[in-house]
Amino acid sequence: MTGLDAVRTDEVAAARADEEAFAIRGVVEGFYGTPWTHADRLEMIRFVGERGMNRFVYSPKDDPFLRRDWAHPYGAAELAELAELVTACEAAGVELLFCLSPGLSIRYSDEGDAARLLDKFASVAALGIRHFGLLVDDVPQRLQHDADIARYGSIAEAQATLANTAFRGLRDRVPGSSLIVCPTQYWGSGDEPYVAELGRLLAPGIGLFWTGRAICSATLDTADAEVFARAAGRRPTYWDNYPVNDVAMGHELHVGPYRGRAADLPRGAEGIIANAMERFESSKIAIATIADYLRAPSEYDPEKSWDAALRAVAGRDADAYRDFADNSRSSCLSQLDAPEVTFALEEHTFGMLVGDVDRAVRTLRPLADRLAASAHHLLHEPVENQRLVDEGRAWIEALAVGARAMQIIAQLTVDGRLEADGPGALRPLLEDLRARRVRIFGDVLDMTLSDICTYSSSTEPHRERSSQSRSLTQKEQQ
Ligand code: LTM
Repeated sequence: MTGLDAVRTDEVAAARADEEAFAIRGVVEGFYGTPWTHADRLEMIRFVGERGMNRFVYSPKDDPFLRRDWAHPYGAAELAELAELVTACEAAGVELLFCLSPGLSIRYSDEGDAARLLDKFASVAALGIRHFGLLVDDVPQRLQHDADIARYGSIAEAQATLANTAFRGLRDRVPGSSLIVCPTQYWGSGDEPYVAELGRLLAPGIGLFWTGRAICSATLDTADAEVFARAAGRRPTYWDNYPVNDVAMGHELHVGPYRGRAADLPRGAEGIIANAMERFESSKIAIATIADYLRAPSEYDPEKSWDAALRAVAGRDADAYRDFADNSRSSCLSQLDAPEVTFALEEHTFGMLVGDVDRAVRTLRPLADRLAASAHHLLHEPVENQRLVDEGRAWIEALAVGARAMQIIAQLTVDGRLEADGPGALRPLLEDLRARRVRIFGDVLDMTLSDICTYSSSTEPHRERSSQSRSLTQKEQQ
């Protein structure tokens, strides 16, 4: 290939990526928990900009200025920080999308409340912000103020009226501005009566966030997007709840690659905004893979993208961190939580059942040693991204305990003492792992340890007991 051919091939690839890419590609600081620091936000804006994303959505749930005290005006210090975010966004080629979540208290029928909402938007528009969000997620699905109940036939009507007022006001005051609404019912089949009513009443230029079939959707596809678009009169902008791990997901650390989003989704959706974790450094791993997908969905290779992301975020400790992260894939996106350990433990179970000790330990032993060494390295030796390791410390400590358990399984197997000594040696580790209340290794290690502790201490004949015990292979195939 000549140099010119290579340039042309690059141009074609770039053009194709542009064609395929989503118009809106970004990250939302939209989790429950301690908001990121100002310095974090500045860094994340650079991080996403370098990866071709073009939105940073500012809406941490627990920032009182945005939700509980949404009408409270900003002071000079907060405005100065927001102005720095605007400058950082300009430098990174990213648009800042500023959201307010007034739904816990707003009186939809009160012109004063609508004016306060607009004033707050205008106070940040003065800093150069052009994109705004009105978020009414996670609020009651009914009107609460008597005056609102008297005025509106439904909550959708009340919300659409407020959004339309805000949209008109923004257009008057802020040329080129946009508004997107996150509805109160923000997930489902997409053609719910509330979604259809809201879509019918909202002014055509207003966008809508949607999280897909579930709050945390395993898949997003064009057919579902089209159902939503037909009902709501506009294509969805996905608020994608990955890698966020707040509230009930707090036991999972979402450091696996982005998955389950259709290659042709740009045909059906305006874009995707990924909700990040409170754990800032750890979030970068998934976000880097999301940026790859958003840039060129049909070329996206999750594992390849993930390898590059691990290297970018964990630096020279990427191999050790990968050993950890490979066992921390559990999430709404994941089909297989801990692939290498699952394979090794399946081989162990099979080897034991067919009386092949070598097969039982061939994969397990070196893997357990490697995972133990990686956990030790991350926990006890200097690392390049200390904050990344500190954020995952609870899970990495569990990795160390699990690796130790697998080393013991392998040793007792070789010594022919697994049945006799397994329960005594392994039960404390099983209990330790459970007490940590962090999810690692999916179900597979817990199931194996439970089996060993159960069948080894039972008095029934071995073969019968084994066939009655839960099969790893069956579980993993589900
Ligand atoms: O998903 C939406 C639209 N809202 C909230 C998020 O703020 C929260 O982070 C996620 C995950 O718990 N779930 C929500 O419902």
